[in-house]
Amino acid sequence: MDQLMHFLTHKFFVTGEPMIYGADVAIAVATIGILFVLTYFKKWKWLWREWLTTVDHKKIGIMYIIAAILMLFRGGIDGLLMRSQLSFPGLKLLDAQHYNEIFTTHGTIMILFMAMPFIIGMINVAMPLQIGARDVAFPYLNAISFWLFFWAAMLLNLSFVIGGSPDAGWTSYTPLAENGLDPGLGENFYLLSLQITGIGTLASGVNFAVTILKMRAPGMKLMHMPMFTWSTLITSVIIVFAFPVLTVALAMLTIDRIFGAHFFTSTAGGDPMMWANLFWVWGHPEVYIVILPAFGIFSEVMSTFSGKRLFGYSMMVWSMVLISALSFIVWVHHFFTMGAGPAVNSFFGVSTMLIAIPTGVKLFNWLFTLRHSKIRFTVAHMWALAFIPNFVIGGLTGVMLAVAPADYQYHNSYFLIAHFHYVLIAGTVFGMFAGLHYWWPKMFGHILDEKLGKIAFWLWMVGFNVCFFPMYFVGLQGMTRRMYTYPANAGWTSLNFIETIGAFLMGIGFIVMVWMIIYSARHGERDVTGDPWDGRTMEWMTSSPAPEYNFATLPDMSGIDRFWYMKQEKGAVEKWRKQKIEEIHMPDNSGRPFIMCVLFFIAGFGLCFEWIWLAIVGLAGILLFMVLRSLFDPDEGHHIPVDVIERTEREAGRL
Ligand code: HEM
Ligand SMILES: [Cu+2]
Repeated sequence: MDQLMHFLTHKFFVTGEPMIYGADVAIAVATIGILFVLTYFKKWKWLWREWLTTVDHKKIGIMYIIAAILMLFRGGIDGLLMRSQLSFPGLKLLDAQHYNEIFTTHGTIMILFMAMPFIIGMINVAMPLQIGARDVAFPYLNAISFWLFFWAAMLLNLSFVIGGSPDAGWTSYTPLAENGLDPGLGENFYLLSLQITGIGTLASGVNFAVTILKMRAPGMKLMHMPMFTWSTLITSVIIVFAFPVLTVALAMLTIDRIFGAHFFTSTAGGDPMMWANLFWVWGHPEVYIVILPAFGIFSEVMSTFSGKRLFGYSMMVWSMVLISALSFIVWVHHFFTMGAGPAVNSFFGVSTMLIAIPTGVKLFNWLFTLRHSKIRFTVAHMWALAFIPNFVIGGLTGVMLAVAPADYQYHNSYFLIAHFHYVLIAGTVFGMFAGLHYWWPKMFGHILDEKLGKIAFWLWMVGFNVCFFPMYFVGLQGMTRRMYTYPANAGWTSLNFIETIGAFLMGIGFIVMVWMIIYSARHGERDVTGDPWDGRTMEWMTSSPAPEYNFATLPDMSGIDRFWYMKQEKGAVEKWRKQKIEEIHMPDNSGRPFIMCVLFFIAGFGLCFEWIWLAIVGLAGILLFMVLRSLFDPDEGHHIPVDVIERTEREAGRL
């Protein structure tokens, strides 16, 4: 009994921090609250039927996006805690260990559990509609990808109260992340949660690539596809090549930590720098995985709201192809200080700078798209327009970091922190916000409130620059990243204080956004046409929200922006709507992806605690599900009869 109590209070539950007890209570209250609401309003069946078992790409996309916004909240709280701790010298809000944990979970969550699901959610929502597909190529696998991500996110977030948070940075560098220097359980949670979500992402990459290559509407050639779909295709290819490296690296470090191997410990013949190399062989392509879809969204939004065809379409495609190829040969720029020598550093410095060329090409194409156009300042477009100058600041300082000798000064300083937040926030996050406003009507049938959207936009815009611009200077003045406090005489106090104010402005912006979402659900303008922005691409051809089967009929979709030209041609849209409706084949729902991913969670949790028996139980269950699926599941789907389609179309006012 004593032993059990000792285990529970010393190893299982995280103890000793008031903040964590607060979180314990909050988690318990929230869980009870959710269970109560579901039971009280009799929503269990609805939840299971409509969401947990769905294989519909649109619903899966919505679930990804909701989860991403929740994770933005969690990661954002981490960010605000760090900024609070650093607002004045010598503060004791967080101690060193707690600060380590928070920057680790902040970075890990923001990249893998916020940016990635946000992007994959956007792709799920929009891409199949943009190419006129009924769903993705493998809907069942798509559900598995989502639930892998979801349960992995649960696993990582759980470590805050059970087992302990990881604390070796989001890069988890060895030997620091090895057992010898980091004996707690936190790193195990990092390794297993990334492993589980990474498998899901890899499957998504395959799924999206096959969907785009095989399931386009009649007549739509590759060079006719909307730019967001192009960015998805290229991103998917990067995923397929990059993620296996992460899988292997994580597996090696897991074997080191749990089974006593020494891949990354030099004392036993391993090589700690091998981790840094493997990590960034995945990690640099990863940053393009999170930026290219945002580029795709900006292209769609700018061309829609300037009422013009995207300038330089094929150049846009080829520059993305070039960026994706180059993204695989720049990884050493993350550790020029490793000591590989001038030849190696020059190669990787030059290859990094080369990326600025295709990126610059894209920037000029966006500018030329806007030139001589009637710009509509919708909130979606404002996020896209604001991206340009802010991203340029991030990009140019990136070129500065690529100068290997100079990087000896910038390396791991706040200059770097400023740089990557300028590209990640002004690129990825602004892109996701633009996409959220742009596709919201397609997801939910109403428009997000523009006025509240503009207030949130300006709070973010000012807050973001006030928070991160001073970091360039405090970095050049010598403040390094990952320091939990600094002395008063360092001369960094005023800049740090200003940064914290900016961070809180973004926090207020986030609250306004949440309010905007709630407000718009009630009062937002309904989208009855399915085409609220005078769109150019296929997703605007169907009703909002799109019916289960997406499109009742498909016309010939050859040419860029075919829908827009159809609208100019008299009678073309009517002619397409009158096309003969035939029955449509759709995939069946299934509860198995959800249950199988719970088993992944159980196996992962077992490995985190090194309870091998539990891991074996989980893994055996997973295997059983795979066998069931392969041998006994014909998965024939079902047909939606013509009269049901006709009724749905008539109700949407389209027949
Ligand atoms: C919302 C406002 C945000 C604030 C206030 C914020 C603040 C910070 C701060 C102060 C650090 C430096 C910690 C240190 O080195 O001591 C940091 C690190 C980091 N941030 Fe953010 N951040 C924000 C948003 C984001 C977003 C949106 C992303 C990614 C999409 C991101 C990714 C990262 C990463 C990867 C690190 C490095 C973590 C590490 O050193 O292991 N942050 N952030
Ligand atoms: Cu890089």
